[in-house]
Amino acid sequence: MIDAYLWYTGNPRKILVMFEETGLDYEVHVVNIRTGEQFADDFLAISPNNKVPVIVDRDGPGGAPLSVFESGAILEYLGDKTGQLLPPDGAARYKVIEWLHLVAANLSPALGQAHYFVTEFPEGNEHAAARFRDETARVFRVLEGQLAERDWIAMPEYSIADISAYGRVRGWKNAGVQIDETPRLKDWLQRMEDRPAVKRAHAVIEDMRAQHATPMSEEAHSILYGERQMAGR
Ligand SMILES: N[C@@H](CCC(=O)N[C@@H](CS)C(=O)NCC(=O)O)C(=O)O
Repeated sequence: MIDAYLWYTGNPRKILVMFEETGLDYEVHVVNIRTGEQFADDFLAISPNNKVPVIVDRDGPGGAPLSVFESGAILEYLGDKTGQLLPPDGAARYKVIEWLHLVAANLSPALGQAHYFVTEFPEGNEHAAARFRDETARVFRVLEGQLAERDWIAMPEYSIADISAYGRVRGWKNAGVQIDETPRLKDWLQRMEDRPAVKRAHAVIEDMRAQHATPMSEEAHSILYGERQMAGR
């Protein structure tokens, strides 16, 4: 059994897709990041960067519980644990790992900042909005190039690199980019959305949203981006 600490946003979605693809048993624990639950001491003990997703595998290596944070690290751990969606060794493993890192190092930060400046706080931030929107569009074009030769991002087969990219690419509208400019990426996104496991993960996210919907109030903004975030530790 895996305890999963989640919220109804893009990075936790990746972990739900992985659970549903691999058939792992999991229990969802909602961490409301808009009311500051990510700053509770017991949560910081397993997520020192105050972010979801985090998992605790009750049956980790050697039978002892293990906590893992960072969505890419969690996907890698679960790929190794299940022997699914991550080759155990050889060249293909490193192809998956390199695209997993590209998502974490380039796509995710650019898209996150584009969302902030383009959608949440455009006023007075035109330069930053353009910078991060353009960088997101550039990384989309890198993914588009990769998909010229294969249906999936890292290998001919579906892998955790696709799950990781999916959690972010699906938020393209809020980043101000046009998915029609990268038609292969658009088709890949549809292939992802068509997967039964992705649909089941979506239902879990929507259930969380329905039960815990919290408006982006001034306080929530301070918790996520302002004074409370900076004073979190
Ligand atoms: N690099 C991290 C990013 C995680 C992340 O940004 N999580 C957001 C929700 S999607 C969060 O927990 N924000 C709360 C906060 O920053 O206080 C990952 O891939 O897991």
